[in-house]
Amino acid sequence: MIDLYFWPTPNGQKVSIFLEEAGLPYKVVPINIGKGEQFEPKFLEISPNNKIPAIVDHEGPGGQPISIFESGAILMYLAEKTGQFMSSDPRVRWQTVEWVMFQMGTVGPMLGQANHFRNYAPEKLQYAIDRYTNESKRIFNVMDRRLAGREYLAGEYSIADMACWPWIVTRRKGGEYDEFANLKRWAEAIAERPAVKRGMAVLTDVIQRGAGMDARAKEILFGAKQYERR
Ligand SMILES: N[C@@H](CCC(=O)N[C@@H](CS)C(=O)NCC(=O)O)C(=O)O
Repeated sequence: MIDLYFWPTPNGQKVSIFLEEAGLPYKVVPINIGKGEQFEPKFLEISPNNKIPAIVDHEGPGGQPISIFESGAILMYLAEKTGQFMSSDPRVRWQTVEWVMFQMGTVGPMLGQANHFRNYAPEKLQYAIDRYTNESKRIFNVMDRRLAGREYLAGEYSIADMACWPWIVTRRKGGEYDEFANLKRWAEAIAERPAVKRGMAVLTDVIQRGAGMDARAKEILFGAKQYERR
């Protein structure tokens, strides 16, 4: 059994999607990041960067428990464990790793900053909004070129798609990537996968019950609490 330390955000959803796709049994352990549960000492033992997602696999290597943080590492661990969604062909495998790293180092941080300066920053900083919006567009274009004549980022559906997709679809409502036909086609195809729908539904009921981003949550995530020395 795998414990999934989770909150319904794009980084968490990468892992819930994998678990649903692979059909692995898992138990969701909610970590309400708007309430500051990510700073609890018990959680920091498995996720020292105070962020979801994290997992504990009770049947890890040698049958012993293992904990993993960082969504890219979790996806690679689960792909290796199950032999699914990362090709055993070394060339395809390394392409998969390239695009997982591209997500971790570029898609997440840049789109995340765009989201922050557009929606959460206490002052409207046009320079920051423009910089990260332009970066987002540049990223959409990189992915669009990659997906020309290729169904998925590494050719076959893989953890690279699971890593990138939850971030890209955050921009669906604004139609921000509609001009990138290959990216749009890819995003729409993945959205139709039943396991993706199930992965995206995990814990969404808590958010609907009003555990969204209020002033207190913003203070916890972006204020003094975040920067306390632990
Ligand atoms: N690089 C990390 C980023 C994880 C991350 O940013 N998680 C956010 C939610 S999407 C979080 O837990 N934030 C809580 C905090 O910053 O205190 C990963 O991919 O796992």
